Order: sequence, then structure tokens, then C-alpha cells
Amino acid sequence: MQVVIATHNKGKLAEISRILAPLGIQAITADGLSDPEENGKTFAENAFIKASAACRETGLPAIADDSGLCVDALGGEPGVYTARYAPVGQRKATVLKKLEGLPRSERTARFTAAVCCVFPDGRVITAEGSCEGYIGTACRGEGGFGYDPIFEIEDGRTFAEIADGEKDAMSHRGKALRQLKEKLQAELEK
Ligand code: ITT
Repeated sequence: MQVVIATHNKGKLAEISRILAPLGIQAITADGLSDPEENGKTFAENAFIKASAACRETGLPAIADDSGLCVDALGGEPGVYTARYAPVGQRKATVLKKLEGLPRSERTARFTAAVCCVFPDGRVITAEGSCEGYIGTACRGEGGFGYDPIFEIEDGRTFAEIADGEKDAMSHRGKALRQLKEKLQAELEK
């Protein structure tokens, strides 16, 4: 089965392709597809907007992810605005600056991902996952993408300092996609 992975974010694309590989789907990238306005109030609404637009444009089943970082000391910000929180290149520094001086116990945060698969016949499958952690005090690590260098797990390493497989095993996206995978498998066996 051909499935469009409806994201323009290369980091996400790599993770989604890797985690869904066991499904044996032929992943089609979203290159050339439009980037719909993400005006939903929740991660789930935005994931649906992206998946349904890609499904409409291609006539193929489409999977999208909407995700972000929610920082407790910032009242849950940047949340659904994570990708637009500050100009490119200043996002991580903006979060670090806002938390300056706070002890680790007050730097709690979580990544959340909502994933959605829309089929041309109108069927919709959704799942969500989150991962608890802390905002570090500086960027560390070369792996991952986006906010990974400032997101620390319990042992103090950042998402950018751990192996891909280790991130997938505990990440918001890994949890959401494994749930989606099970629901998809059940749907395809009907
Ligand atoms: P698409 O909409 O094309 O999928 P996007 O990057 O705009 O790409 P979102 O609107 O869902 O995606 O925004 C997600 C934001 O959260 C974006 O700034 C990411 O860098 C960040 N983010 C999400 N998951 C992350 C992860 O696992 N590690 C680091 N940053 C992450």
C-alpha cells in the first residue's frame, strides 16, 4: 500500500518512516504538496487538517503528525505554536532565555504528538503520545531535530544526545505511531 507521509519536516519524516517501516507500506513524501494552514486549536485538529489535505491532493491514504513542546513554567507554551514560536534559528534560545535561572524542578516540559491517517474513502484513524522531560540550560547534542538539543530526559541526556532507537522507544512520536500502527493493522485486516 502506498501512503503519503504528509510532512515538510525532514526530521519528522525520518522518524515516521523508521517507525512505520515494519508495516511494509511504500512511503511517499509530501514534496510538492501544499502546506495547509494549521489553524486548529489542538495537535489533533492540526494533524487531521494536514492528513486530509494530502489525501485530497493525492487520492492516497495520508499520515500526518502535529506536535510540539509544552513547558509548564510557560503555562504550556509554545504548545501548538511550537513551530512558529520565534524566528527560525532563535526558537531554542527563546525558550532557554525565558527559563533562565529556574532550577531543574521548575523546568518540567513534555513533547506531545498527535498523528492521523486519512483514507480516500473518509476513514480516519488517530493516536496521540507524549513524553515527559525537562528543559536544559544550554543546547547539547548533534542528533535529532528541532528542540531536541534542549529537551532532557530523566537521566540528564538530551534527545539530541541519545541514539535514534532510544528516542523512538520513549518519544511522543514513537508512542503515537506505535498506537497508530496497531489501529492501522487492524483496519487493514478488516
Ligand atoms: P509539518 O507541519 O510539515 O509536519 P512542522 O515542523 O511545521 O512540519 P509542526 O507544525 O507539527 O511541524 O510543528 C512541530 C514543532 O515542534 C516544530 O518546531 C518541531 O521542531 C518541534 N518538534 C516536534 N517534535 C519534535 C521532536 O521530536 N524533537 C524536537 N522538536 C520537535
